Amino acid sequence: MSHRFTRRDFAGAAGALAAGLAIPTAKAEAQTVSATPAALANDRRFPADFVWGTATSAYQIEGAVSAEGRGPSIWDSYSHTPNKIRGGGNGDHAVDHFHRYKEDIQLMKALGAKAYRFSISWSRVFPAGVGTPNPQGLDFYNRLIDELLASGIEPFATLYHWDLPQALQDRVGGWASQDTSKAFGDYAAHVAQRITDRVKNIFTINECGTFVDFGYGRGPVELAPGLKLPQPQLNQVRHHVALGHGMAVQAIRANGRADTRVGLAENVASCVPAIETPANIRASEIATREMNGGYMTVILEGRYTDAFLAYAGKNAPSFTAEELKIISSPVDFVGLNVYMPQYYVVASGDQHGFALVPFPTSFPRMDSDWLRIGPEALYWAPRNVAKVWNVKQIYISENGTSAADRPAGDGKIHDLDRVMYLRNYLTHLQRATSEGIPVRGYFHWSLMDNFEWSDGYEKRFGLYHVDFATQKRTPKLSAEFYRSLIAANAVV
Ligand code: PNW
Repeated sequence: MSHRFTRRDFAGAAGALAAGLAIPTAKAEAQTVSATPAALANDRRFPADFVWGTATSAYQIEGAVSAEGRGPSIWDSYSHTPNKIRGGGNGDHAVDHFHRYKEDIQLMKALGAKAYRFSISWSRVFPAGVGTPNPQGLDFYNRLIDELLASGIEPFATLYHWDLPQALQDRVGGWASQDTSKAFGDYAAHVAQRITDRVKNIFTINECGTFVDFGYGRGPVELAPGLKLPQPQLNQVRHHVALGHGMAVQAIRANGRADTRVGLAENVASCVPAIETPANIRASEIATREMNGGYMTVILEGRYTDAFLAYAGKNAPSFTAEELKIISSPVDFVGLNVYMPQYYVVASGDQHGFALVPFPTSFPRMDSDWLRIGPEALYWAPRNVAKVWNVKQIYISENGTSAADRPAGDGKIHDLDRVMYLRNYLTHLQRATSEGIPVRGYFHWSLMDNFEWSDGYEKRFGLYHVDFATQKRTPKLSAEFYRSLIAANAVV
């Protein structure tokens, strides 16, 4: 006699599952199901030497803003300005990583992660941005680096993740002045001398595009220093940031160990063919070059495209040939921060050769308003960067999502939406590596919930949930998912 599932059975089964109790049917199914991914894993595998890691940034996690001689940054001032941050939060304590870094390294270990991307706070090292270095400035990072290495985790350091020393903003207008590009080069030289005996991979600047457009321009989000510069000045800021990157590359080469590898971490405007026809694919390559004209293109090619200069017209930045040479100093790798498709592209017969398709209002998003769901961006961003600029080493320096994580009655965080996001995005990343696109590693943003800039503590991006009142860290379901994926080196 066949057993019909009654509504009552179903309620009981669901209740048992929610309570974490094994019920026979569920267990039998789990066994059958788990056999299938193991068999499929061969096709879903990543290269054997693929680097799995997590990422964070200084101001978002450290706290301890006055410890060991740190000077103020533009994020201290900005987050203490009324009405700038959702919920009124600031990074004064953040998630207290400055004091809890050992515990946090254990969280990375529990995932089986082999790499960690963190950022160094410039104003810990040079409290006024330039001049006399603070002798204790790198002490914290030295402790962190040593502990990472002792735990078998490779440190990847970012030199600038948006926390400009306030003194440079006050004195020269921050990135509006070339003095800041030069100061950044000097800071990079100082750090390179002191960490490249142990840190072999350095990212210069995190997401030029985001902090310039949102901090100095008119982005949909606002970031420090919260200025709205007219177009010509904005383009000049852009140029100074690219120049700062180039000066840092040269400074690291001149002052670091010879085996140091340098790159950038850019929020590349990912251009995805709306439908994968040969003509649309070609259009997405053209769009990749044009829509990244202010950073990636000038950094990797040493020139602004004709279309970029024509579009900027009289607002174009002023620059010299010598500056373009510095900006395009060769890098060892390119880091791509990929959260979503910025543009869907189709072929066009006009002079541009591509057209951008508008997003319908019903296009799906994650918990942050700006975060559109388009897993194929994690294939097309590295694919087009490799194709257009012949880049040989790519890291996904950030990818991840916010989700409305709330501990359930059992204290667990069942972030099925983050697991869904990850499973789909990483399937597309695996498509890239299986086609030989040279992606060497992936850093999940973020290790743990943290200070999400203008969204304060109201948007959570972590694999670990942080109770901001007690600083307790709890693995979410997505941490378990990422751990399984790393263990299998395949999408599970
Ligand atoms: C990145 N957008 O920022 C940053 O590198 C991280 O510090 C940040 O926490 C993370 O992504 C999540 O937001 C972005 O509006 C901020 O397109 C905004 C956008 C993209 C990236």
